[in-house]
Amino acid sequence: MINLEKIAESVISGKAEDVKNMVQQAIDEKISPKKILDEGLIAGMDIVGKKFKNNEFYVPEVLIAARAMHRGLDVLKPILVKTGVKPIAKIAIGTVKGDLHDIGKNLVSMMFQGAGFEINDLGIDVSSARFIEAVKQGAQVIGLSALLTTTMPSMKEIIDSLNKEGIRNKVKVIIGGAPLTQEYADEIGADGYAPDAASAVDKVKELLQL
Ligand code: B1M
Repeated sequence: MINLEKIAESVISGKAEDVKNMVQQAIDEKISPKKILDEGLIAGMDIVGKKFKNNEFYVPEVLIAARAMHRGLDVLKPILVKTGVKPIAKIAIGTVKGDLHDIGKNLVSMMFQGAGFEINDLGIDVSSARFIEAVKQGAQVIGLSALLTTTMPSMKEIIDSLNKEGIRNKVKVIIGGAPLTQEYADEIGADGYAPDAASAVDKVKELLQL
């Protein structure tokens, strides 16, 4: 009988092949896909997030763990879809207009996926209009990333557009990226700021009261 903790441990140490094989074994043993997700893949990524926050892990280790998590998720996803396991919330994330930096945004995105969220990754250089469209399509949260001081004002433009469209109250807005601060989030009327990928997950859970 497979031990789901072993899946979590292999996610943490980035053993993608082992994760894939153990997830398949768990499926074959008729363990519920929700349990495999929660106690194997998400549990592993949760610890990866904590280690990253505490500077025990750096970007390469997180990327390797995320790749392992994805290998497991690839095996599990068709079954999750069939059995109707719902994501805990829908998030659209992107790097704002004029900004091409995506390494941090991708990490944040992976951490959200690892925590059981459905991610609509809008990519880089994303216009206000695309964020607005994502909200209209059901995103409960939009995550805005910026690495340049010159592109930070795009975040305010997005919030202004949400107000103009009358949909500001339908969505939580979280911002992050090296030049961002809680003060800036307060100044532009964002709901939250997170300094790193793991904190972003904690912040969104707090905002949505999950
Ligand atoms: Co650029 N760049 N860059 N760059 N680049 C910086 C950001 C810079 C600080 C370098 C410097 O001068 N010291 C500087 C910005 C200065 C400023 O605005 N104050 C800069 C500049 C000036 C530029 C160009 C203008 C250079 C030029 O062409 N003259 C140009 C701009 C292009 C554009 O965007 N229009 C440019 C280009 C590039 C590359 C394309 C070469 C490359 C990007 C490749 C890519 O992303 N695919 C690049 C890189 C790699 C960097 C540095 C070296 C590293 C950024 C990075 O990936 N960090 C950067 C210097 C530095 O930071 N040391 C620099 C690692 C990443 C994991 O961290 O993105 O901070 P970070 O993400 C963290 C947190 O911030 C947070 O979580 C992540 C994980 O913990 N976070 C969020 C991020 N998004 C979040 C969203 C959230 C929550 C948390 O919620 C939604």
